[in-house]
Amino acid sequence: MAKTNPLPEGLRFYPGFLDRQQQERLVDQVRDVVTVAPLYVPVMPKTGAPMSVRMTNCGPLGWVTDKDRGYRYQATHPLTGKPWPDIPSEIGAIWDAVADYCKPPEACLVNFYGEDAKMGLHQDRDEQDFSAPVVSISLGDTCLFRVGGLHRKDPTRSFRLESGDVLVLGGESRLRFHGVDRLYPGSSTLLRQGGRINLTLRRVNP
Ligand SMILES: O=C(O)CCC(=O)C(=O)O
Ligand SMILES: [Mn+2]
Repeated sequence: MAKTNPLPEGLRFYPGFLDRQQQERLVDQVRDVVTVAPLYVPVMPKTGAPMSVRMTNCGPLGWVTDKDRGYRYQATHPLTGKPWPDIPSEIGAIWDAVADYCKPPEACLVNFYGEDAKMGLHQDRDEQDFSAPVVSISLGDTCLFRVGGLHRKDPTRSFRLESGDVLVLGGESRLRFHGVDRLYPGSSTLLRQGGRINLTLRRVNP
């Protein structure tokens, strides 16, 4: 659908932005990040219900969530208490290529989706600066991505994000609701054990 219908202003889709070799290098770099900053199971504010993705971060700030303090950015890993590792330069370079923004990203959220993981419809709005776009990189199994409007009940459209695709939510689309409905297990050979990695680059402070 996204490939035929024009996308709304500010939503930019770059199918196949990364070739296989670049994808493999990014996976190696994510593995290095995970060695220092292990994946953990995030929980929803208030209810403490676990999310189905596993998460970690790299960059000066990381996006975290827990039962008592909710969604926020912080400079340290919630379990190890150590600073997040740096954003690998090749990941930062993707921001430089597509973000059209004068400052570097401060946070790179790493989401790992096992075959049953999904992410409910939400807005990315824990940042101080909405003038910077959100840049999202997909690696591994294809997912069904859904994007709506600025209100939760607005109509949505769905399209597949494949390994190597890059999606930018900027401009009027910066605060669009979006989510991941499902994975297509076995659709990619990039990750030996299957699953999907999503890297979300964000600017937090103006
Ligand atoms: O996995 C994706 O493609 C989207 C992730 C996302 O929206 C988020 O982490 O805020
Ligand atoms: Mn999001």
